[in-house]
Amino acid sequence: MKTLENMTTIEQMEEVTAKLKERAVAAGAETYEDRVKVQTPHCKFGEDGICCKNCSMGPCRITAKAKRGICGADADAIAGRNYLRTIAAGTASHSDHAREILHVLHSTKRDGNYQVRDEAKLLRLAKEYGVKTEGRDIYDVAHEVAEVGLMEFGKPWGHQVFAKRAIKSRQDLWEKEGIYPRAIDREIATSLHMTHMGNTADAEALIRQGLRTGLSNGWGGSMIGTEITDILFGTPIVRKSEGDLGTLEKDMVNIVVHGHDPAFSEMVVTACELKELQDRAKSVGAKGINVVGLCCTANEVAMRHGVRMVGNFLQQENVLLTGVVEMMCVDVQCIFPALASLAACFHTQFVTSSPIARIPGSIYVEFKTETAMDQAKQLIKNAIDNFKNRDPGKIYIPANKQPAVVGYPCEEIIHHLDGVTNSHVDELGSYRPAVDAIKAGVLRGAVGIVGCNNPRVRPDYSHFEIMKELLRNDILIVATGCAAQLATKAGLLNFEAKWACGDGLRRVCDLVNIPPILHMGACVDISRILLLVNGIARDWGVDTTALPIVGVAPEWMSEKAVSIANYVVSSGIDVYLGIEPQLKGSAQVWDLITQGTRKIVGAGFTINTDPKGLVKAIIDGIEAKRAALGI
Ligand code: XCC
Ligand code: SF4
Repeated sequence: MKTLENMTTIEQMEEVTAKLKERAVAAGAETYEDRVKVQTPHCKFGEDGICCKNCSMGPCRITAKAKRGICGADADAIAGRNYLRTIAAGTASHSDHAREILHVLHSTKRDGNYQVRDEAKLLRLAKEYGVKTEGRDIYDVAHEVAEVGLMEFGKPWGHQVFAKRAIKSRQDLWEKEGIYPRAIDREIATSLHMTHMGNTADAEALIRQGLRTGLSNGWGGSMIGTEITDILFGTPIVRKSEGDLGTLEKDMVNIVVHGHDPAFSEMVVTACELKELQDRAKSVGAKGINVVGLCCTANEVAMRHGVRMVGNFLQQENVLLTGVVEMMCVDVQCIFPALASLAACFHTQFVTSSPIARIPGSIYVEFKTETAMDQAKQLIKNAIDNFKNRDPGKIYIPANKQPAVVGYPCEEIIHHLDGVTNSHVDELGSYRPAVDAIKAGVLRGAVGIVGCNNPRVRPDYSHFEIMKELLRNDILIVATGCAAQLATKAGLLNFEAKWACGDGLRRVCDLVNIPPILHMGACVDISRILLLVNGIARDWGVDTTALPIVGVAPEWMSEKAVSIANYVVSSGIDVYLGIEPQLKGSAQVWDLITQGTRKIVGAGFTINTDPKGLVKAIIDGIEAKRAALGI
C-alpha cells in the first residue's frame, strides 16, 4: 500500500519548476513567470469588468466620478455584457471544436484515415437523432448522424436534442424560465447581439442569456463533442498511464501533443506505433518514439491509448525547458503563443495544425482529414530527424512521475457499479449502488473538480488541498481537464491513493474496485459529468438541486470555464470557484451570479480565493444538502 510518502508534493513540483526556470535563464528564454511580473498589478477596470469598448465612442470606464459610459450604460450593464461575451466565447470554443469533430465523422470511410470505432454508440445516437439504421451501411449512418449533429448548430427552430436527456424537472424549469437552449450558434449570436451598443442594459436579462448560452454548450456543443469523439476513437475504458515531466525519455524521440481536438493527436499517436517509424527512430540512435500529451489533448489520448500525460496548462513551457522535446504538435485552445519563441531557444520544432490557432514562429501544417495519416507520418519523420540536434548541455529531465488510472466515462462507472449489485435496469444501467452509498452516508457526496491552473494563485496548490480534504471527508471526486492532471502528478489518480480517504470512501473504493478520484476526461467531457449527475438524480427520484453533489473549479482561467460554470449551475449543480470572475465592479452582477441564479435555476456560485475557505464551503454545502434530504 502506498502512503503519503509516495506522493509528489506541491513543493516537489515547485522545486522542479525552479530548476527549469534556471535553465530558461541560461538559455535566454522568457517564461510566464516573467510576464506575470510585468503584467501585475492588472488593470483595475478590466479586473472589475467595468471597461466597455463595445463601440468607438468609448472605451468607457466606470469610476466614482463617471458612473455611466457615454451611451449611459452603467457598471451593471457593462459588467453584465462583458460577462455574457465571455460565456459566448467559451461556448463558441467548445462547440466549434465539436463541429470540427462532426466534420471528421462526416469524412469517415471504411478504408479512410478516420473510421467508426464505436458502432454501438453510433447506432444509439442515430436512434436518438431519428436517423434510420436498418439495412444501411454503417458509414451511411455515420454521415447522416454527422449532418444531423451539424444542424444542432444552426437550426432555425427547436431546441438542443441532447437537452432531452436531462431529467424532466430540469427541462420543465428551463422551459418556464425561458432558458431552454436553442441552436448553439443562435445562442452565441444572440449573446453578441444583446451586448452590442444600444441593446440590453438589464443585468438580469444578460445573466439569463448567459445561462441559456451555457446550456447550449453543456447539453449541446460539449456533449456532441464527447459523443462523436467516442464514436470516432472509441469510448474510453479504464487504463493505466503515468503523469508528469518524468514521462519524457532521454533515449527516445519525444513528441508532445497539446491542445484539445483529438483528430490530430489520434493520428500522431497511431502513426508513432508504425514499425517503419519505430525503425527509423532506431536508425538515428534512439530507442523508439515517446508520445506524451499536454492539457486536454493529454486527457483524450490517455483515456483511449494510455498515452502518458506530461503535464497540465502551466507546465507547457516547462516541458520545452527540458531540452528533450523533438517536436510539439498543437491543435486548438490553451496554447501559449510564447511557445514559438521558447522552442526557438532549443532544437524543438513547434508545429501548429489548425487555421483556428495560427501562431507566428511556428511550423504550420494545416491538418486535413483526407491527408491526415500521411501528414502525421511526415511530421514524425521530421521529429526523428531532429533527434540529433539536441544540445546535451541543455538537457534536464526531472524525475517526477506518478502512476495513474484513467478512463472513467459513465459507461465504465456503471459497469463497475453493476459488478457490485447486478442492479442493471436498462440499456443505460443504474447508479443505484452509488445512490445507496450516499444515502447510507458511507459516501457523504461527490464533487467534480475541473478546470485550469492560474498564476493568480499558487499553481496546483488549491487543487491539491481541496482534493485531499474532500477525500478525507468521504467525498468521491470525479475530475477532468488540468485538475485531473494535477491529481495525476500528485499520485492521487490511482488505486493506492486510498490511504488518503476516510473509512467510508475507502470501503466504497475497495468494494467497487475504483480509485477515489475518477478521471472522466477532457474539459468537453464535463458533459459526461452532467449525464452522471443526471443519472443519479433519475435513480434517486429527485431534482439535481437536491443532491449532495457539487462542482468546483479552484484555479479556472479560460472563457470556456465560465461557459461550463454556467451550464453546470443551470443544470442544478452548485459551483465553487477559487478565482473571482472579472465583474466585481458591479454589486448587482456579483449578487446575480452568487445569489440571483439560485432563484432562477436553484443553484449558484460560491466564490472564495482561499482554498481552505473554499473546501470548507464545499463540505458545508454538501452537508446542508444531506440535511435537507433528511439523510
Ligand atoms: Fe485549458 Fe482544457 Fe483549462 Fe486546462 S482545464 S487550461 S481550459 S486545457 Ni479545461
Ligand atoms: Fe461607452 Fe456605451 Fe460605447 Fe460601451 S457602448 S463604449 S459604454 S458608449
